[in-house]
Amino acid sequence: MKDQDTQLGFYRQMQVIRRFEEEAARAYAQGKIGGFLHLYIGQEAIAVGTAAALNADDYLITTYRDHGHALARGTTARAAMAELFGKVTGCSKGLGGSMHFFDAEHNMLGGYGIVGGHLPLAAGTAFASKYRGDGRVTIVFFGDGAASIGDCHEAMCLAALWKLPVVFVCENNQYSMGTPLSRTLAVADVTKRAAGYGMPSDRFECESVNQVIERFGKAIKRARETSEPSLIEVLTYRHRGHSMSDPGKYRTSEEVDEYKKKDPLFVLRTHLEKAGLADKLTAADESVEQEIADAVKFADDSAEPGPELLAPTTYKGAFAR
Ligand SMILES: Cc1ncc(C[n+]2csc(CCOP(=O)(O)OP(=O)(O)O)c2C)c(N)n1
Ligand SMILES: [Mg+2]
Repeated sequence: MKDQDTQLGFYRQMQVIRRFEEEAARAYAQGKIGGFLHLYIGQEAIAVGTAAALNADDYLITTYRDHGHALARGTTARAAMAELFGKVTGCSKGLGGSMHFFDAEHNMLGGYGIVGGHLPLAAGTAFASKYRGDGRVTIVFFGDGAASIGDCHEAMCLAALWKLPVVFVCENNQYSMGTPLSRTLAVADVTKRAAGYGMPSDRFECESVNQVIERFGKAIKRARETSEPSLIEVLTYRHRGHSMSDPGKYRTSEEVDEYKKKDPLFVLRTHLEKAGLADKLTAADESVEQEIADAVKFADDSAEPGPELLAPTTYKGAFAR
């Protein structure tokens, strides 16, 4: 394990994501958030490890389950919560909502709602990086349910053929909505496909931020130094339902409890407690509570987008000028 302060930092980052989403769930129930809300609770170590493994100017693209990746990359809790509340101070000016976070400053290029549809975009940004010779890597996340979508296959074929600096990561949380993996994939190991593309691959169960940094780090380095794409499958678990409208009746509470015992956030907290850092953990928790409460207040107090955004952001508006 790396030094304790670094671990404490990872703990705090994961805790920000966890508490952010718990408060988002509460706000959703209060009717403050419209549309869909997909929580990342249980998967936070992947986002935090990814952010640590990337350079600040690398590109990240992900699915609608995007809050964790945005927060880990540097989107503020304020801008993220305001986006959920549909406020103009949100990271997508309140126009995107939960599924469409976008933060160009932190090279977080979305947040996409069409399953698998975002993967070719990653081949595109990686192509641009190679063409410009800017040394940037693109990392793109998709779910187990997206693995068999045509866009996924096309993006990987092109990336391998053109040797693009991109890392494809399947965040396999074992369900696509209420459908278990066994009913969507004839071959459960998604990385077996890498042989068909001619790409190196890796597959592991996510236990800690350190492990994500190490395993993703190798693929990121390869992409940066030799412009070779990789396919990684990381086995993980979401504690909540697919979205807020899903009571999650398709899995047993025993199964969920089993995974909660392995929850990387819980495991790291326990480890740091045993290492004698209880006071520092309490201080971290308190500062996270303040940050999240501040974000909720900021989102509550912010204004809704006004008509001035219509012209620059809508098709009709943009062409009417
Ligand atoms: C092309 C398309 N088909 C169907 C949907 C409806 N849908 C939304 S999420 C989802 C499940 C995707 O599961 P997975 O890829 O495993 O990601 P997870 O939600 O588990 O993170 C489906 C079918 C959609 N958004 N887009
Ligand atoms: Mg899934």
